[in-house]
Amino acid sequence: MSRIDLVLLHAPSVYDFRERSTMSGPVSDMVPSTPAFEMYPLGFTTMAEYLERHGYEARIVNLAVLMLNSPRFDVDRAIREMDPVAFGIDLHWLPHAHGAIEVARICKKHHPSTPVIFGGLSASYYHEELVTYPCVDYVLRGDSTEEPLRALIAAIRGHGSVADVPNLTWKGPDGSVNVNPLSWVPPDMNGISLDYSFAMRAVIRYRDMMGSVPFKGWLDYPVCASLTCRGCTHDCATCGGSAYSFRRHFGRDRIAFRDPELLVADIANIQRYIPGPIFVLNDFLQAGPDYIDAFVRGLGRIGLRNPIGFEFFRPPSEDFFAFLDEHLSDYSVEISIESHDDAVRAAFGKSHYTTEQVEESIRAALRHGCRRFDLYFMTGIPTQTSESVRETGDYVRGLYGRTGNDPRLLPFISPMAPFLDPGSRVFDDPERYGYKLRARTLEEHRALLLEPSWRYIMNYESASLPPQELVDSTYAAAIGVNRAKADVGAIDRDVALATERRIGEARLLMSKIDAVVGGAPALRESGMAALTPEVAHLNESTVCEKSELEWPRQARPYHVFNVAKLWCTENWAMATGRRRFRPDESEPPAAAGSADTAEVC
Ligand code: B12
Ligand code: SF4
Repeated sequence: MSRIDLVLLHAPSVYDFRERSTMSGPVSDMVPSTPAFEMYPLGFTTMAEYLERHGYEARIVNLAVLMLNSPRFDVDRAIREMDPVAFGIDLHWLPHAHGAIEVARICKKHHPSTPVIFGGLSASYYHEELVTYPCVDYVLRGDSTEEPLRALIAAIRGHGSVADVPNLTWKGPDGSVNVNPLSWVPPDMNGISLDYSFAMRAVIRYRDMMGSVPFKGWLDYPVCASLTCRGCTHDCATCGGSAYSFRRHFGRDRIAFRDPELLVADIANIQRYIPGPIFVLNDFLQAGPDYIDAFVRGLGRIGLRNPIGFEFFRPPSEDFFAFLDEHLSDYSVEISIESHDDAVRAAFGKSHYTTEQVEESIRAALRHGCRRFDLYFMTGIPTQTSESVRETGDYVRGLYGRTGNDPRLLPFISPMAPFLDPGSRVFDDPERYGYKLRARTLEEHRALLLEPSWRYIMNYESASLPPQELVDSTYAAAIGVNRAKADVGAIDRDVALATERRIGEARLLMSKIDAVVGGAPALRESGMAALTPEVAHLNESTVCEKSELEWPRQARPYHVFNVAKLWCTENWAMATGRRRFRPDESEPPAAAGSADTAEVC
């Protein structure tokens, strides 16, 4: 059997999290992941599909999920038994700084001559530091590495030179660091495919159900994502994916959209196999009226039955919601307004709308069939004070009053944690925004991740909201928001009571941890060990119940039929040794942005 070309590994945030007692707090409460941040980047699927389309075999192994699912899952042994041509590890989100490097070390320990490739936004930011680790050979920079990765795998297999691979930072045999130009920045997202049937075929091919699921609870709640673009037109001060960050650190001057017809095809493809909600990430309103029209009408044309949710970066108008309502049977919306206070939101970089406009937009959406409207607030942002954070509960209560106490409105509040994004405007110039950084380098962030609670893990201190005040006011505001939701019936009274109890226990535990940290250094380890059961109990769903994030879904007979069909065709392909494409390494790389598109649906 031929060797797999690439195994893509996703590490947990902290490698040995199963042995550690770390109070992660609400850091992952707003995403489907646990504090291990076990969700891998969408790019794993697009890279693996792109490689397969060009004749290489790639496999995704979500080590973080495997570790979460079984306390006895042996990472060392699993990696020892792999034998790919190269390993790929994501350092997209900086919270993986610890786990990703430790997994790379294990790869090198068992396979010293197998190249280890890193990529992702954080890897791009830290590429020069990252490549100096003995366990890292290559870093692929930028937001679009499908083609550079193909060229790198070809070079590793002896077809071409790594010196010619775009976006690559690499170590020469003498240990010298080489930085190739960041020249592969496609103007659109049309050359790739976010094809979920690829992941399903991998399950069949490797007889491995859990290794490639996107996050721990995915089989119970199979939510899928579609991505409208790479880059952003906005410039939020603490965001490492802002227009500023992309321009300055990832070589992108202009946002790259996916053609609306291809995006509709991606969604139609999901609908064939997966009953879960589909979440359209990155606000498609950024693309302008023609795109909006084509995309929404396209969704109407495929007769979308899965619930669909949209993330918007500004509050849409009444006309727009009426248009959505006309074409979609089940849609939801989410907006991160960060603060109810216009001045704080403006300091964050969202001065392009007011709280009043948000409220109008909520009322319009609810009038036009919106299934639910999620509203996100964040703590720790520029100029925000403890008083401002603590007002959030009252604001939410008032907002419910002004929107007819409609239980379809679901507000959430969480801290900017664990990290202020590297490459954001604030990270690059903290003093200007009233911040002090506790860590700048990758290695310093790795060390922070081993601190005992999220108060100490955070990489920043804001002059207007010092760490202890941030912790206290976040928990206080979360109680206010939780009570307001329960009072209008947006969440069950029992769920709200359980959340409030957990927040109370979490606050107490945070002060016990503070006492351990402030005590004798020699007693720190044993002190934290004594708190392990409490930490484990309180580490998930702190400021809200995870299930509050979930939208309803329903499996239909055609899902079962289509999955069965896929199972048969993939097994047939394996039995007959048929591969979809043959490698042709003399083939020149496609021009950046050309519509070298995979078959979708
Ligand atoms: C969509 C999105 C999400 C989705 C992610 C869906 C997914 N599975 O990818 C959701 C909502 C779940 C999410 C969650 C989080 N996010 Co987010 N997210 C974004 C957003 C808005 C767009 C990302 C995007 O466009 N990706 C597309 C491209 C860039 O990535 P990709 O296709 O997945 O991968 C390509 C490259 O990155 C690279 N690559 C990635 N991995 C690898 C690995 C190898 C080996 C190679 C070669 C290449 C490579 O190549 C890929 C293919 O071209 C950005 C903001 C922005 N405008 O960029 C924030 C952003 C990336 N998120 C961020 C953060 C902090 C988080 C959270 C940690 C927040 C939290 N505390 O909960 C979590 C982490 C969740 C987890 N891992 O469990 C920060 C990251 C800052 C940093 N450098 O650390 C950003 C920049 C901004 C922000 N604050 O929201 N996020
Ligand atoms: S926070 Fe959202 S809207 Fe603001 S720059 Fe980042 S991705 Fe864009």
